[in-house]
Amino acid sequence: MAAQQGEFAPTSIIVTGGAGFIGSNFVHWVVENQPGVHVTVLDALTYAGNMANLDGIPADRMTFVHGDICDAELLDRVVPGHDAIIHFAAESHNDNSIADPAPFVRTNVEGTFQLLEACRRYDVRFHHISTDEVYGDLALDDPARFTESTPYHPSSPYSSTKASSDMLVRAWVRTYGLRATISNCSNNYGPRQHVEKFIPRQITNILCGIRPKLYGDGRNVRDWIHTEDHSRAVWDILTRGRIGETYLIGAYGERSNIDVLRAILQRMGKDPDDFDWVRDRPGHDRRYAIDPSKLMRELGWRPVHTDFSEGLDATIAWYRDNEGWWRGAKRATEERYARQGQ
Ligand code: NAD
Ligand code: TDX
Repeated sequence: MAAQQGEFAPTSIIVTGGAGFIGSNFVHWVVENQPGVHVTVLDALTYAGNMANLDGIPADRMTFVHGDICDAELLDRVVPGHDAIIHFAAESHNDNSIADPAPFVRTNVEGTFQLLEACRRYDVRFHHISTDEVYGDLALDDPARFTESTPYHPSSPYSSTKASSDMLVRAWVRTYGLRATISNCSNNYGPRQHVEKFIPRQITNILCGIRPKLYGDGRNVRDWIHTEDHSRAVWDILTRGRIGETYLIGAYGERSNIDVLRAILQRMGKDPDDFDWVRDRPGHDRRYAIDPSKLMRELGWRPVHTDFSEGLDATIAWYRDNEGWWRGAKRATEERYARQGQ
C-alpha cells in the first residue's frame, strides 16, 4: 500500500523480541503485508525465544541478530541505518516475575532504557509494546474500561516493570524530543504462544493427558485479542499514530477464565468439570477491560478476528499439529508449576 502524505513509511525496522510469541507474529505479518520492509530481529533467545518461530521468512526479508537489548555496544553496531525500532522484547510472564523479579527489572526497565538511548543517539523512531496490566485491575461489577487517561496502578513485579518502561518512554519524548509512541494491549492468543501461558497450557495439558489447572475461583476476567489484530494495530500506530501518544489496543473480548477453560474442554471433547482448582496467583488481578475507541477513531483500526470460538479452534488445531514445537518446553514448565503448587 502506498504511504499517504505525512505518513511514516519505514523500509528498515528492528523488531526486538521477534523470536517470541507476539514479536514473531508481528514479523510474519510485516513480511506478508509490507513488501518493501526489511526486518532485523534482535532477540536474546531466552527460554521464551525460539528460532522456529521465524521459519518460513525469506532470507532476503530478514536479518537475525542474537543479542541482548541491555548490551549498549551491540546496539551501537545494530541500530544505525534503521528507520524504527518496534520493541517487543521482555520478560512477559507474571508467575515467573513473582518467583524471581530480577530478570524483569533488567530486561524490561534497563533494556528499554538502553534502546531509548540508542534511538536518541541515532535519531530512530521508537514504538514501545506495553500491556493493559499497567493500569492494575477493575472489579467484576465495575462498568468501567481502561482508557489512555486511567492512572497507572500496576500490581505484579511484571506489570510494575512494564509501567516503569512506559514512564521512561514518555520522559524521553518530552525531554529529548524522541519520536516515540506506546501501545498497551490486552491478553493475546494465537499460534506460537509459550506453554506457560493460560490458553496454551490448558490445550497442551489436555493433549498430554494432564488435567487443566484453574487459579483461585476462576472468575478473573481477561480481555482477549487475536495476536494478528494486535500486529495490524501496531503497524497502524507506527506509521500513522501521533508522536508522543499512547494507544490502547483491545477487541472487546472480555471473558472469565472458567468460561475460556470450559470452551477449550468442550472443543476438545472433555467433560466441563474435567480440571483441577489450584492455588491462586498472589496479587492476582481481578479483571482487565480495554476501551480501544481512540485507536478506532483516530486510525480506523478494527479487529478482524471477532469470533472467539473460531480463533480458539484454530489455536487448538495449531497446538495439535505442532507438538514438536512445544513438547520440549512442556515438561520444564509443568515441573516449575508443580513446585509452586499450581
Ligand atoms: P514472549 O515471552 O513470548 O517473548 C519475549 C521475547 O523477548 C523472546 O523471544 C525472548 O527471547 C526475548 N527477550 C527476552 N529478554 C530479552 C533481552 N534481554 N534481549 C533481547 N531479547 C530478549 O513475550 P510475548 O508474550 O510475545 O510478549 C511480547 C511483548 O508484548 C512484551 O513486551 C509483553 O509485555 C507485551 N504484551 C504481551 C501480551 C500477551 O498477552 N502476551 C499482552 C500485552 C502486551
Ligand atoms: O494455569 C493457569 N491457570 C490460570 O487460571 C495459568 C497459566 C493462568 N491462569 C489465569 C491467570 C490469569 O487470570 O489465567 C489468566 C491468564 O493468565 P496468563 O496467561 O498468565 O496471562 P496474564 O497474567 O493475564 O498476562 C498476560 O496478558 C498481559 C501476558 O502474559 C502478559 O505478558 C500481558 O502483559
